[in-house]
Amino acid sequence: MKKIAIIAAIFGIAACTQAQECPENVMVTGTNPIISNQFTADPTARVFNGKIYMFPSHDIPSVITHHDGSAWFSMADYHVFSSEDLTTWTDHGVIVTQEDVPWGRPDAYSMWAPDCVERNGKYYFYFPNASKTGGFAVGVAIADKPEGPYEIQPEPIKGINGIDPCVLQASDGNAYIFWGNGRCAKLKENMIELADDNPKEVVKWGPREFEMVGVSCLKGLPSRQAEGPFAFEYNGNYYLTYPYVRNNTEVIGYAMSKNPMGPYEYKGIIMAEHENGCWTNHHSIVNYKGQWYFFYHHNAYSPHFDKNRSAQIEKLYFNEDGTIQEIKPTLRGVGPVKASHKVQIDRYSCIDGASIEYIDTTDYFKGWKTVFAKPGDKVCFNELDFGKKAPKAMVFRMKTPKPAEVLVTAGKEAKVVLFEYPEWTEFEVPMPFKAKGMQDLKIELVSGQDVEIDWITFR
Ligand code: FUB
Repeated sequence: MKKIAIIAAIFGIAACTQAQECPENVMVTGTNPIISNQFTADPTARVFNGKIYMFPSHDIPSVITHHDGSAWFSMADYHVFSSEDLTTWTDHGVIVTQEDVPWGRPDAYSMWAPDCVERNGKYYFYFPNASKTGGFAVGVAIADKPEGPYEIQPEPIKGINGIDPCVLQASDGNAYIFWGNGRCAKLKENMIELADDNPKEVVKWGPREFEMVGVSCLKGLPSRQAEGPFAFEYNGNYYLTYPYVRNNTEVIGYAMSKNPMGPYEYKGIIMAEHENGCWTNHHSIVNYKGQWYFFYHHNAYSPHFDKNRSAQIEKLYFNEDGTIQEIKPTLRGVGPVKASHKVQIDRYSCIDGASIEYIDTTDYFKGWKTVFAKPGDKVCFNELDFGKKAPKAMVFRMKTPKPAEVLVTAGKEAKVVLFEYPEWTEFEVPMPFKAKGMQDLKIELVSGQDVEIDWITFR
């Protein structure tokens, strides 16, 4: 096994077979959040060369304050990640930092939501940043490969004052850029300037008037505090999807049009407010190998500070009339998980009685544990791949104050006795039955109490 990891590391490929054997920049999750060693907000997913690439922004613990004195978003650079299976993610490292942007304030920590598109073999990375001349501007960095290296253009895009760029390459051959609260304009073929034939309009902000390029694609639609537009085309329809405040925090809504620059008609919500009050949400939508996916963020690894967010993924489905079905966030996520990996059953598909707690509240990146307080408590974890060869043993990372018995179901079912271990232990038992192929795993406490499980793996 070690040999595979070493060869994989040398060739820069993610072939590790167990999470603990992966090179440092490779993560195996398959569950939500998808990146488990750093914050990853505003995830823009794109498919390049048959792989999925994620360009998130990079939250860090706050080092700057908002004008009201509260801790504020702090984002100094961007990483890019890639995956072939939505389970194993490679971090290709930093591609742009605030110190390297000639027109940006090097200490603003304002590298908000980015995007990246490919045109004629070049990769264009669009990013907002605080400008030396005041306000936000949108810059472009260009590379020959999605992983970089990226060359930052000396000037930001003229005519855009705002955040959260998204580029739509439409079937009419043009590229359109959307930003801020849903403003949109056509790009020149060079992808770094706005086209000369864009409409211009005079916009009033309080007592001041500004001439702005492009149009407001969200004009007249529900869009209080709208930001983070993500536009795409599918089946002859253009979709403009965007976070806005419906009540007190953001939902992701969407509108449809037959033209890239509208007018757009509001259609409804794709994702409702986060139940825990996390104020922002920010998303992207991508088709990978025939399935549509919805990338978004939540503050799972930072429950007390919602400006440290983490990327998550769900499947997205269209109705026959082209409208989008509402999505509920899950913990299970979308990735296939192998039984030979550390199966984080706290990222459950269903739960009854059991509870989920952080393992270490001084380091939330250590993740969660499942607590089975009393007999009858159970969780299930769907679509666990046991492969062709039935494992011989199962290992629980667990603790229990006294001996306990759990019912394990994976196609067949059997009771397994857990010995008394008051401290965290990797407890191995022979596999009580043969499990092969894709199975839904269920763990139920039959006797005992206060059993805690961090993960289970099958060998
Ligand atoms: O990440 C900073 C800002 O928060 C983004 O630009 C917005 O979309 C929101 O997610």
